[in-house]
Amino acid sequence: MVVVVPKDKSVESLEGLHLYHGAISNCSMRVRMTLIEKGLDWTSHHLDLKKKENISDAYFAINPNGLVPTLIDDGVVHIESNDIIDYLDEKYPEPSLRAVDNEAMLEWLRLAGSIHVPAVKPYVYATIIAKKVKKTAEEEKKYSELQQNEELKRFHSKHAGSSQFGSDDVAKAEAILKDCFDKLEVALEGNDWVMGDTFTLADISWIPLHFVLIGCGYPFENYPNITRWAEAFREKQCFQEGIIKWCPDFSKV
Ligand SMILES: N[C@@H](CCC(=O)N[C@@H](CS)C(=O)NCC(=O)O)C(=O)O
Repeated sequence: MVVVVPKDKSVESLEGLHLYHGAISNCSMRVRMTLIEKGLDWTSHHLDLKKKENISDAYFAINPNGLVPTLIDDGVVHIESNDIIDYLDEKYPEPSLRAVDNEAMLEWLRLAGSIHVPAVKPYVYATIIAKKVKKTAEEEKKYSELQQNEELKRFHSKHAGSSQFGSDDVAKAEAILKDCFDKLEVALEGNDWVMGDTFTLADISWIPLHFVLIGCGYPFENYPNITRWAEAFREKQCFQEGIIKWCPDFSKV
């Protein structure tokens, strides 16, 4: 559970579940899906990442990294999407989204979290997003004042001004993604879901990555099990309302 103490004390008096999220954000998608799958009521605070609505004093006073999602549950501020979905399943256990082998399921969540900055973010920015969220010189200045996280500063400096992600950044990202999707393909062999017959947080954690990356042109053609698994989501309400309703097609964001 990753809880932060916000500078904006007013959010500590919010009641119920409040989600600060982005339509096109894969990290937000997994939290929306979990809330929907569990049938929980939540208040939406949408931030348009293309308009850089996350880069503001007001939002950094809630989430110190200026990232989405942030979940506020009865005034307690939670960040880190994979921790948030685990927290939601602990706190609101019905219907359960947990596998019998909880540790193995959490390992999939940790893996998704661990590849975000080294692989998912560079691939998505290099292919589609960097040009959509280009900051003006004034916005760059604002961002460097607000952002204290060195890893994020380094990441965003790669597409600041006239800089662009290089082919080495993309190659590194592709190598990491290949390892992960090879592993996912094996896990789905003969199984409907990542953990076997049961739909769990592991599926919710990984489907946004497939959705966003296929929109960026990531080659999933040689992954028949992943393709079948992703197709099965089309029937699920949490996928339709947690992803499609907010972002019908990532290639067109
Ligand atoms: N580890 C965080 C990563 C959150 C993250 O990077 N969110 C992205 C959208 S998926 C974001 O807010 N990007 C805006 C930015 O980097 O300024 C999580 O899983 O919640």
